[in-house]
Amino acid sequence: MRVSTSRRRFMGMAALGSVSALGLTTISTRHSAQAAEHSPAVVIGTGYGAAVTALRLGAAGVPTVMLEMGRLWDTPAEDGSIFSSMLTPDRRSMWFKKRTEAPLASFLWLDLANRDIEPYAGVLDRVNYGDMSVYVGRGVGGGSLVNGAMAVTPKRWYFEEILPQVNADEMYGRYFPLANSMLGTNSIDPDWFETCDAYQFARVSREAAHKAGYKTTFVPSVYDFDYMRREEDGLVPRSALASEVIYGNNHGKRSLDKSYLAAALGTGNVTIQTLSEVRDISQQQDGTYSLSVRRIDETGNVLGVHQMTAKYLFLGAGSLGSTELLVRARDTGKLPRLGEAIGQGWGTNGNVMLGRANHMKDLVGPLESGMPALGIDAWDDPVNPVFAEIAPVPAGLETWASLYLAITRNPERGTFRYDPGSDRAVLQWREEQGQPSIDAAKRMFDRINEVNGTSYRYDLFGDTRAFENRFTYHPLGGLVLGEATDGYGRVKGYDNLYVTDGSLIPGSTGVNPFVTITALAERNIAQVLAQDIRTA
Ligand code: FAE
Repeated sequence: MRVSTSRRRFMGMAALGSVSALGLTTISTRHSAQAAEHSPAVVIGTGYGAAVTALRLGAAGVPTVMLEMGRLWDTPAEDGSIFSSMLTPDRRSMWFKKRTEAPLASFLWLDLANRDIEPYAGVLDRVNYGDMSVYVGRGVGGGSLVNGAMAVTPKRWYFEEILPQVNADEMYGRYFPLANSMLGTNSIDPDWFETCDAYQFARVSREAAHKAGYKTTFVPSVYDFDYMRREEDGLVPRSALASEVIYGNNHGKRSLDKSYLAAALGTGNVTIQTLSEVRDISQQQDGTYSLSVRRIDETGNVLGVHQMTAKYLFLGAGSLGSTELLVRARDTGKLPRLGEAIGQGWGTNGNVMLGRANHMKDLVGPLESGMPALGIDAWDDPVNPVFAEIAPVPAGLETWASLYLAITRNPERGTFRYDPGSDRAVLQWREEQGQPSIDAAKRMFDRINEVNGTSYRYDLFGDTRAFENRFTYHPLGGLVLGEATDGYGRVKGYDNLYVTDGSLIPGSTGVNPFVTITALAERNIAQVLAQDIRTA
């Protein structure tokens, strides 16, 4: 019998809803789900690439275990909310930190955004590597729990340039539409955008961009814009309109636990084990993979390390996580046939953040939706390609500031090296490698400032810099398609070992990346299921 995706999603949502009530860390539609010792397929992580892969494996009848180091986010805490507020973050906000580390470090040079917190398995991590810090999501749903929900399909000409070996007709005819439909991508009603208070900040930025001759474009989203309208009308609890985004949205967002992962669980063949970090991968004589899995509780106590085996192993731990696992496996001799391409080709998607100071008369208003809906699109400019997301500063008060996350075409790449002392893969990236991103953003925003008689904000990033290029939201690469793997994510040198996530993409997509990661994962698993997987 063929089961529809919506029916699967419904059954999976029921499974997700019942586990935390029971205090379990193993999630499945089967009642007696136990932590398994062997599974035909194991998927590491529960972000975009992992979720796609698990759904397609489960739907094909392959018993699959997903191992996720973070927790499940579905149970309200004592304050009645699942996630903590961005304005008053508590221990739920960040992954084992003593103090929050917000991207906007200051306002008027004051550290107003950060708070001391108790170390806990919170939802947002900032992994600090010297000159570069990387923000990632932790929990069932990975980055979908903390991201801005912008669901952007890359320009076809640029996709063809970065991944020339991938059939673009197939991607744009089949896999991008499939990814967007499964993710629940929707578009803002342009009439409502023109009138609602929560996008006044975006309209102010749009006017400044248009005056300088730039065009803007609406950005699709996986935040439900109908829900947001009802938030404005006071009919439902507020989330985007209550300054929620990077520490999780309590409502309105179609994160992966509500889309792909729910459908995966609904196949009846997928189990998710939470608070389970894969530390080591090795291979047995018969080709089976063996994993060491460290299990913790929510406060970080190590409950034990257990071994698990799998015939087919899929790495979906994100650009940092998957790359680290294979760099460690190669350099500790556990998977010695892994080659030099492992750990190479990492990039920031050219991310750089900046703020502009508006004229006193150009009010952005005290209410800013946490979800961006508009971008300045100059990606087709052959001289200075930039796609700048018009980002909110949802501080709950008038800021006279316009904020942007610019995506630029920065050719610089970083490399991961194994550090035996810490047993970690450490990113090699120097601050000056971010300079091409600053130069590109500066060319765009110098023009916007000049035409509008405005200037940069120098108070937002902890010192007096106008451009922040020391962090990224968009880590990409490390296990690049066609270099570390074949053209479908099969790791070179090993059978039945696959990469499914953002580490396949060579450092840049020209837009926010999760739609690209999702569509590529759909394409790769279709091929792998057709050609490789045998479960007799
Ligand atoms: P990802 O979603 O990072 O998932 C990896 C998962 O693996 C995580 O749940 C980890 O906890 C888990 N994991 C890692 N290591 C291990 C291990 N050893 N054992 C077990 N589990 C492990 O991977 N992108 C957009 O397209 N639009 C946006 O608006 C946007 N906004 C963003 C805003 C923020 C604040 C951040 C942080 C990111 C944003 N992104 C956005 C980026 C997007 O979320 C990111 O590209 C994807 O989440 C990456 O997907 P992956 O499948 O690669």
